[in-house]
Order: sequence, then structure tokens, then C-alpha cells
Amino acid sequence: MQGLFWFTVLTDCSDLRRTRKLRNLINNSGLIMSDASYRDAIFSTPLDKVARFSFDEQVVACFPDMIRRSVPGYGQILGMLSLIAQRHLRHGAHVYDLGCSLGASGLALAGAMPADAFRYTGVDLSPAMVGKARQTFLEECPDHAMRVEEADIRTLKYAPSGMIILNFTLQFLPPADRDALLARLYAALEPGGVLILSEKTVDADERDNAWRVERYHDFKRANGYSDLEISQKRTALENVLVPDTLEALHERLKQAGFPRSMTWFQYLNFASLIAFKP
Ligand code: GEK
Repeated sequence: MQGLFWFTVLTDCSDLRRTRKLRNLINNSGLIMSDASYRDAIFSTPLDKVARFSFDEQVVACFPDMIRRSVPGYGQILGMLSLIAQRHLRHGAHVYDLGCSLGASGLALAGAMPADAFRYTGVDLSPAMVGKARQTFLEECPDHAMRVEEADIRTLKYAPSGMIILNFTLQFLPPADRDALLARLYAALEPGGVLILSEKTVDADERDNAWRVERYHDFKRANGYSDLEISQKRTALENVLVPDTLEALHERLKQAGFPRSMTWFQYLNFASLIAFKP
């Protein structure tokens, strides 16, 4: 009887912890990563020649700060992931997080769901990202089934999955490679499975696009980036991050086989879509 009491108390405590973490995520635009990362100052001094952006050690060291200050709504998207997962995932289903970087989506899921609720595989091409993500999962959620693979998501052999997360990654693939990947993800999803696709977007209308980009730069300035940093980062990302329009993203999903997709979140020129496999 006493044992049952403690079991109930302990279960309630961890439920409470999960609820707090989740509430924190939804209401703040920050990350739940407990280690404070370095402040992103990569483009803060004038560079003779701005090199193409790459996910190297320097970026990994300041990545949580960089993404939090550069992607409007990043924390809110992470927070909603687990609420979406809890509605759509069957118990114990497999989840992919493609282009997982430091595994923030995995941490968000593990922070909100019990260890046996899902199995997670993060995939990233950057060895520095993969190494740090593995270490974070070991430290933060050793009881959850969290794997991280170093691989190219275009050539990976996919296991059947209930949910696939593609958060701010498709935009880094050459546009010609995007449809083939989405078709393979549709095939990998189990019936009833969902794909979450979050991307930076561009407007077809020039005036709308200019307005959104200008307000986005205001957002970055308000988050402490200087005009020099904004302009050098923009140069570094040219032809590396190639955004689609929202309409093109929905069309790609349709071509890939998804009969239904919707934009569930939008903040300036960043959006998150959900696509359903019947
Ligand atoms: C997050 N989802 O924190 N195969 C595997 N990984 C790739 C590939 C590829 N072909 N191309 C790029 N990447 C994360 C954020 S960041 C977005 C994603 C950003 C990886 C790349 O190494 C990087 O870690 C990630 O995709 C993109 O929610 O930095 O704006």
C-alpha cells in the first residue's frame, strides 16, 4: 500500500515536471536546452570574403542562441510538436527528426512524454551536430529511446514511422532534390502518420515579400543582431538556404502523395505545415 502511494507520488511529480517544461516551451520562444550556449557573434566583425554558411564546430557552439534569435516562433513550434505527437502518435511509435541539429525537437518530445511513448531517431549530416546531440540525449533523457544517425536524409533507408519532423531542413537541400525526398517520406509514414514541415518561406508578391523580409530584419535587430551581422549572414546563406513559397510547399506535399496538408503556424517569413497520410 505504502509502495503504491510512493509510486503514485513519483508518477505525479514527473507528470508535473513534464507539464511545466511543456508550458515553458509553449510560452517562451527559447529552448529547453539546459546548457547556456555561446552567444552567436559569427558575423559580428567585417569579413573580407563571406564564406558559404556551413554547420561546422563554430556554428554548433552557438547554435541554440543563433536559432532562438533568428527563427521567429522556433520555441512555439517545438512546444506544439509534443502536443501534436500526443494526438497523432500511437503508443511506442517511431519518430524521425530530419536535420535534427542538436536534437531540440527530440528533447521537446522527451520533456513532454514518458519514455515508452515513442522511439526517436534524429538524423543530421554534420558530425559536430550529431556528436553534441548524442551527448545531450545521454545527459538529459537517458531513459528515453533516442538515437542519432550521421547520414544524408536524401539517401537514408527509412523505417516505418508515425511522425516525421522536417524542421528548417528541406530549405537547405537543392530544390531539385526536394520532391524525391518528400515522396520517400510519404512512403515511410504509417497510415495515420503525420509530417511536420517547418520552413523559411518567400512571398511570390514582391511587395509582400519585401514587407515580410524588412519586418524579419527588425525582428533580428530587436534580438540584438547588428545590420552588419544581418547582411553578412544573408550573403553566407545565398544559394545555401533557398526558400520556397508556402504554395510551392503545399504543392510539393501534394505531388509527394499527401492528399491533405495545412499551414498550422506562421510568423513573418517562417511557417510550419502539417501533412496527413490517410
Ligand atoms: C532544429 N531541425 O533545431 N542530410 C542531413 N542533414 C542535413 C542535410 C542533409 N542532406 N542538409 C542539411 N542538414 C533543427 C534545425 S538546421 C536549420 C535544423 C537552420 C542539416 C544541417 O547539418 C543542420 O543541422 C540542419 O540540417 C538545418 O529544429 O540552422 O536554420
